[in-house]
Amino acid sequence: MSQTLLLIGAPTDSGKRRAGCLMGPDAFRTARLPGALADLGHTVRDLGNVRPDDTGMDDRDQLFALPETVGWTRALARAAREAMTEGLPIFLGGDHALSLGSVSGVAAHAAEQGRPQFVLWLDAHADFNTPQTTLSGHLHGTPLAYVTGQPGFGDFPPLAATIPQENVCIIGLRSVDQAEVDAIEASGVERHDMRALDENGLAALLGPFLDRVAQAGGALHVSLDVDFLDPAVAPAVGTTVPGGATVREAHLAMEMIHDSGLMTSMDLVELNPMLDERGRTAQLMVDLCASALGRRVFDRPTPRIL
Ligand code: 6HN
Ligand code: MN
Ligand code: MN
Ligand code: MN
Repeated sequence: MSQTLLLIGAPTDSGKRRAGCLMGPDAFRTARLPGALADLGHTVRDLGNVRPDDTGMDDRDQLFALPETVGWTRALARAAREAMTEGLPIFLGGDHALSLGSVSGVAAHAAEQGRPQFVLWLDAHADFNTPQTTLSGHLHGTPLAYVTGQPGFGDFPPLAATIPQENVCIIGLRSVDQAEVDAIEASGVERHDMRALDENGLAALLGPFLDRVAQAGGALHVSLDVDFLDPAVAPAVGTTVPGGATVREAHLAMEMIHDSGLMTSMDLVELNPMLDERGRTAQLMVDLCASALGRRVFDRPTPRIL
């Protein structure tokens, strides 16, 4: 199925101290993301880069670059809400703080349509800290807490629509702060750590979640953090954690997402081109995005060899 894809550059770099993610959108473009998606028959429109709103807020000691991240959240939520009326937005990060805006914006649109919003979070981290629980002060560790309506986000725009915790699935977990473990255990969030992935395989974890989205007639936002992948294959990220997903596990996730026909929006986040090796991480992320949008060897169902 050919779709209208909207590439939205979101060069957030305020979500943590280590700089470089601001180069992400151009790295994705240089690695030929627009061409790869057009090759699949899609209509691709590159809307250029969003700029953060000016908030006039004061800095806060415990939180790194709060005013800038609030400015990004406002601007990206607007851009996301608007883009949803025209096609499938793909947010080119930028660090994961961009999802405070992209996810709250797409959820606002889904609520307008009376459609439940679901979120698939592929990440080594839970990103479920609040401005109160964060130990690092890095707001890229908070977007899932924000969009599910956890307390403490009074400096951020009020949510037009809160995403029910049961509509969130996280896969890839292997570095989760204690406060996040406690909050997630007390929540209805579906979460799978790397051990669950090892023991069951990716398809056994993702399949039932996609079935739930389909049964609810939901909109599905997919947020792909570079550090979902093992650092051996995806070194260009500031928060590497050993023991991540393989290239094939990540492609299988994307292929299943494509075949489900459910994805309505996507983030590609945390690529730091300063840390890359000859563009290999950027290229892998482009290839994964292409898989999510229909790149395949053979049409499904693949003939089974008996
Ligand atoms: N990410 N839990 C750590 C923190 O600083 O709150 C790590 C966050 C990583 C954020 O993966 O996008
Ligand atoms: Mn298709
Ligand atoms: Mn993340
Ligand atoms: Mn992460």
